[in-house]
Amino acid sequence: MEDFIRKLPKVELHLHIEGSLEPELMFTLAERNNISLPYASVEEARNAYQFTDLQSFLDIYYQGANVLQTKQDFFDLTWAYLLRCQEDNVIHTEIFFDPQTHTQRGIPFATVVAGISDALEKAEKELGISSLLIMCFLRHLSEQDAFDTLEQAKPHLDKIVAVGLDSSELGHPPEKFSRVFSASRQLGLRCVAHAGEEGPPANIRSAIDDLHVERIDHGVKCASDRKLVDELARMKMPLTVCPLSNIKLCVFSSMEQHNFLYLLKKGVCVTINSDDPAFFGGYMTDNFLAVHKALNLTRPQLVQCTMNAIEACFLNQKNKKNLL
Ligand code: ES4
Ligand code: ZN
Repeated sequence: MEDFIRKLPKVELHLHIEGSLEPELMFTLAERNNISLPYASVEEARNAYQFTDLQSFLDIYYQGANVLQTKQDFFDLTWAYLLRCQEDNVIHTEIFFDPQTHTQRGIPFATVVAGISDALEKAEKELGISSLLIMCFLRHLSEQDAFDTLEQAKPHLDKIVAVGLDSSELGHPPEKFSRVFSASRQLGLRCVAHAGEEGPPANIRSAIDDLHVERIDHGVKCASDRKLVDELARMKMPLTVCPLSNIKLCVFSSMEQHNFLYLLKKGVCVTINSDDPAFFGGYMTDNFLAVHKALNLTRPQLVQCTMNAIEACFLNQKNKKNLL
């Protein structure tokens, strides 16, 4: 079964590129850019990756991103992730980046996009991995800051397929960004949002009704609202679930307690994703293995996860068919 999971073709729909920064590369880039880190060693960094909730993670995650300075840094970061995709038989990936994390530090939007998209193009040519790029607004920042970021994205819209919404969910509900999502849609961008990771089912409803998203990132908190679960299944709203992330951030006390199989059996279009693999202890195969080990998914159920991700991805119909 382990061999079956390793070889299973996978499609990743929830991956923060900044969250794929392994401590080894963080130290390399810190040295290259003359930046001091709050850790003495790679091991010390890894040991610091112990979280009690989303915010305790975000504080460490934003700190790590400071080492990313040049186009080459963003290229190296993205290329390292794509090599892991190759190992895990990931055939298509839709990658989030957080422009505000970088523009706030004076790194130009164009530098970030150029480094990431050069690596994506190289992977398409040399590794046969297709990809799309999603720009996330940081929800703890203001609506105006999100509008400014959308403005900066305008010269790069040929490289960006969608907007997303991430960072601290509690206290920053989706409806705060209704207007900027509407403006994004008018520019031809598709919409996703993190909702129901730590926050209530109402946030999932708001992401759907106010932001008009086509996928919910996480969404696992839907389970406390039976009617919402039925509605998600009926409207085929995909959830990009991140099992190892949910355990590391204490959304569930153990993988055995995770509701992934419950949602799958309810007919919800659930997918398996890695979120921030350098911080949460695993890439795509690790997430599939962890879910299988705890919840005993059958082979047809594992295949269904990939089929759900193909259905939920933002490729056009012709390119989706080419994945099969
Ligand atoms: C994130 Cl796990 C998670 N949730 C919300 N925002 C994020 N940004 C990076 N990882
Ligand atoms: Zn996420």
